[in-house]
Amino acid sequence: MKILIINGPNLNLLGTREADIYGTKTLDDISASLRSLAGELDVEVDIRQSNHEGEIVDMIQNARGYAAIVINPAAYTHTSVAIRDAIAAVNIPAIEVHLSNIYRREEFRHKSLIAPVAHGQISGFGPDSYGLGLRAAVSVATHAEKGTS
Ligand code: CA2
Repeated sequence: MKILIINGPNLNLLGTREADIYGTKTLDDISASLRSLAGELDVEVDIRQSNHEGEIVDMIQNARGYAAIVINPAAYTHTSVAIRDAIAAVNIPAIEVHLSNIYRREEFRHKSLIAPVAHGQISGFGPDSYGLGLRAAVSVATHAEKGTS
């Protein structure tokens, strides 16, 4: 089983600044943990990052063959109809993840355009949000394969 993990804009800066909000781990650190967890769960992961909305849309459109998508759309969470439409268009379950608890932050972060088309959302567990997201993705995809819910 292959899971696609997509990181949105500025997440390449993780660990370099705003450590009070996003922690000290870099995206490479988080990716290493995810690869290790993927080994334990016996699944494959492809981990990508882009600062560009259209590139993220392309990643989602080209996700045929992946059993699920784990996505941190970052700031596009709150603005991108294009990413939402791409997720809705492909028949692949998506798990939305956030490092911070977006509902405890500024009002403009409380609205996710992605949540209504995601299978579920995990928000506020720091880097662990990704591991929880991967576990959720594997669970959802396994049930989909077996035709259970
Ligand atoms: O909490 C999350 O994971 C967010 O998706 C992170 C986004 C933010 O716009 C969302 O509201 C919540 C921001 C990612 C930017 O990450 C940075 C990391 C280091 C320095 C600057 C930005």
